[in-house]
Amino acid sequence: MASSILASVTDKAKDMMPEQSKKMADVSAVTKDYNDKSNRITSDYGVKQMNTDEWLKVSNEDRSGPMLLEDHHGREKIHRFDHERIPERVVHARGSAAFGKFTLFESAGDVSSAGVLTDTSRETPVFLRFSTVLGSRGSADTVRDVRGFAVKFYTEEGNWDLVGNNIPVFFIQDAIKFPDVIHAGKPEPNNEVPQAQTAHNNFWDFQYLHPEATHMFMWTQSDRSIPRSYRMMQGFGVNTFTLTNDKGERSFVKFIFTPELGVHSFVWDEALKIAGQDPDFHRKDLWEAIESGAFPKWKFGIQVIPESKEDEFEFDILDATKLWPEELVPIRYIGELELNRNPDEFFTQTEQVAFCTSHVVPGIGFSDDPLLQGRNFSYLDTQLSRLGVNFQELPINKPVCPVMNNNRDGAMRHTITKGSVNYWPNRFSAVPPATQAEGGYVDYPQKVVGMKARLSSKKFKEHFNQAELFYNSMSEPEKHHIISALGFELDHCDDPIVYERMTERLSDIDLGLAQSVAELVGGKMPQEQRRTQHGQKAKNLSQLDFMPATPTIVTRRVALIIADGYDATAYNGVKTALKAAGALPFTIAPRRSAIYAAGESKDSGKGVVPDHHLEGMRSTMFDSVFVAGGSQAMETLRKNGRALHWVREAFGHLKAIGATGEAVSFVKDACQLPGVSFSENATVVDSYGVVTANQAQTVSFQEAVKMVKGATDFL
Ligand code: HDD
Repeated sequence: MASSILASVTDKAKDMMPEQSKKMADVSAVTKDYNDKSNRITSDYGVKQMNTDEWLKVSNEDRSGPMLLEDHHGREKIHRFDHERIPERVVHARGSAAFGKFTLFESAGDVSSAGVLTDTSRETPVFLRFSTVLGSRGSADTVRDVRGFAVKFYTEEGNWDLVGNNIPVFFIQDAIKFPDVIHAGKPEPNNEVPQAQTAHNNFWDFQYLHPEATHMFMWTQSDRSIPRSYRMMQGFGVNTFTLTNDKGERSFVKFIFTPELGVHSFVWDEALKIAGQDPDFHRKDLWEAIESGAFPKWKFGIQVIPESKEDEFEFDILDATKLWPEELVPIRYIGELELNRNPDEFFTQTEQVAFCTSHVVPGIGFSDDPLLQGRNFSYLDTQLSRLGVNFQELPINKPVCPVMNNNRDGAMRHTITKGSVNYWPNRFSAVPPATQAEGGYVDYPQKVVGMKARLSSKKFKEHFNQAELFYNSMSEPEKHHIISALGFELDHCDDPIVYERMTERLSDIDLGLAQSVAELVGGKMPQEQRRTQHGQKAKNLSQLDFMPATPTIVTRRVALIIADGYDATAYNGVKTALKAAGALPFTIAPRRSAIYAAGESKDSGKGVVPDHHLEGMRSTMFDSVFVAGGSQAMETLRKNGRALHWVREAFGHLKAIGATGEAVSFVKDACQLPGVSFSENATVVDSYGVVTANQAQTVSFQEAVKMVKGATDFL
């Protein structure tokens, strides 16, 4: 992918590289550089090898004879390869991660004693892993799925793992249902089909049979589950945690990250195509943004409910299928998370990072949320099978503060602990547990009363109010997208009992929604609204509520289409302006060899070498398209089916399109819009997101990229 363009910005990134954090220093200490020429290839036990290409054999120059078992180097090489794989994560197998830092601009000392939430002078190193949920490690990035948003904060008091998603609620209320919901979503057991898709009978069968999943599936059918970039989605801790302050007072809390760039999504057709055209789209997007110095940032916020108000809500605040509407519990933004460094090695960092919801630090604790409590068991357990008992000693997982206890031995123990005792108390009492004043973790003295029973509170039984709240809060285009998404998914279910029941379920939310989906997918037409609607809306559920105050085109990918005889003034003007604004312009042409501008001779030895040709890189890879004019160029492009399809597809995906001079009518014809006229002299965005001008109107084109991408992703 256009490494030439990125190379030019990489130096800038290096200049901006933050000072080495405590965690990076830690990781660097065990990092070796394969390209260090002073090293020679050795065996694993350190002996330099003279030949690593041919097995030791009984052979001569005429005949290659049998291989010898005595070749330790040969055997070691094959043996190490045979054992390279570890089990992939049972969920969230596909992921990408980066290092960064967390800073606070406001202390939350009134509600928590945690250093990471109170000390505004600190820079806490973090490692954030994004993921999809259902697909295997090699599946595509842009599938319709929930995205994981797991943050490891290497705090001075130990690691705090906040293992969240980009959707604030979950499918189930009780952790005991987790194997069922995941089995239902993963490929079906008889033929292992489909990969990384919820569009199949089992998933939707489960959804119907679990009314508690209704709220969450409305989110997964919205544009939130097809984010444009990991950098453009929110992160939510989802579960209800607790905070305790220095006075010992406890509150309930939810954690939220909101991206600086706004919340943006693909349109579904685009996501589907990219899954085939570039399965690593999100992975590359994150990597390249960081390499180019465009460090992604999120505001970090908390929603806090004092313990005394726990019962004041119509929903149970410990129910993970419910969010806390911001009208009832405002978000207090207190910090910022920035990602600024790519990992050095995928396996040892992104793959071996192990998050546990049970990793909390003093001042942060758990609630009785039954999903969270089950998670606290599951994550530790899964790391044992994935990585082994000493997983916390791996460099990426090791805390930056001292670790000392009597947990010993086990497979692959790294730390050497000196001393003649390994139990507590002992005759030396050398390492006594810390007091509270010394930073010891205080278990909140919570009063608990109840019977031992497989029950949950009454409020856990209401499942549709927030599903309706979410749907009501969508803009019309977003509602339309939800209908199409459900239409797609249920179309892939061939068992009528599945899609008929599901359309029935939708009438628990909204009859119009149910009927629109039923019309698409067939089966019985729902006739009645099955529940009395409350008609309410809430803010910040629609993505439109997240347009940044100052829209930006930084890191947006813009295709500049040219052909021989193109208008060099328009092309150069737009390219320069885009670069200056931090966008990534890519030149696309019918071939990837020099293209000559109008009046430029092929013998001049000049010409522009495009980054890609029209077949090599499709419109789906870009946020916006600009076609420079030039009569000869347009004549060529008009005869090129791929060029016409390129522009038309970009238009269909609601992208900002710019055209100057002769390209205006080319764009108009490519889009084939009867009755729509684009003004040839427009200096503002046309109602369809097309900017046209007789000459290069670079400023208005940039505005178009910013505005149109943000606003019309949803149309
Ligand atoms: Fe989970 C991984 C997020 C419920 C059991 N989960 C995992 C990851 C994320 C989440 C982001 C990937 C971490 C990484 O990048 O390594 N999970 C969630 C959220 C949930 C949730 C937001 C609901 C609030 N999870 C959940 C439940 C259970 C699990 C109820 C089991 C009872 N999750 C796991 C796991 C995984 C995991 C099996 C697989 C790999 C891993 O833990 O490290 O233990």
